[in-house]
Amino acid sequence: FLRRPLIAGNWKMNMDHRQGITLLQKTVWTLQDANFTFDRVEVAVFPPFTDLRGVQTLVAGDDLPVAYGGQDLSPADEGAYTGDISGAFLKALGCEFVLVGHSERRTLHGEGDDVALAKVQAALRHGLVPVLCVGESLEVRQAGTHVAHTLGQLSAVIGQLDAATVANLVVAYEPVWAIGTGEVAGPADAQEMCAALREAVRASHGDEAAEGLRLLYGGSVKAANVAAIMAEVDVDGVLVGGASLDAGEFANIARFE
Ligand code: G2H
Repeated sequence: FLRRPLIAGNWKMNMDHRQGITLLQKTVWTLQDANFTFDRVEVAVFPPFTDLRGVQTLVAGDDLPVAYGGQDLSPADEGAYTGDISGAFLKALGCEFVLVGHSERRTLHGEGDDVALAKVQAALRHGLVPVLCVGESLEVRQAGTHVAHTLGQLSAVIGQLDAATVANLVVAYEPVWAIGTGEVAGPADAQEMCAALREAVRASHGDEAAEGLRLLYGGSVKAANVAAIMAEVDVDGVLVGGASLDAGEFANIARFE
């Protein structure tokens, strides 16, 4: 691999703090029993905020070789923002990553590209790696403008970042019509978009940024379809929702080869 593959589990609003610990423990044990090479493939989970302290205690206490992150963060650092969570708090809990601009945030909370940019900048201020989610709706896909649409979401954010920052970024392409619906974009669809994203980064930020950036595919990924998706040259990993809630299934996804 040119880049270290990243297998990420987005638990969404599932798993309370007790269930989350059990799920993470089971997932790691399953992988360890299978002699999984954590050095080659990075495994990360995105639990609800209320699980993060427990996850930190488990990961640090048992020295588990997994990374974790928040599913969202505030664009602000601290203050009168009731209900919001600062990137500083995530960092203090040992988070390495944070999701930004997931389609569920964009649709259900009306977050646009300006909000995504502010959140990416907040993540970077606090030393978190943003996992910027982009992707088109069914209408856009049917209109045939999905590449332009998705590149627009990317450039709205990285247009404000320098090349070294972009090289360390993670971008997840999630066609909204394939999320939680059982519809999977084919490996060729994932490759088409990831290649377009990487070439856009090359054009705007140069080779180092384009070769460093990790591109994930997300949308109804499961053990049965992950190998074909991961075989695509511009796909560096997957962002898994529903299937990450089952330890055995998620472990099999991480063992995609
Ligand atoms: C897309 C994905 C994870 P699922 O939202 O972010 O979810 O795998 O359930 O389609």
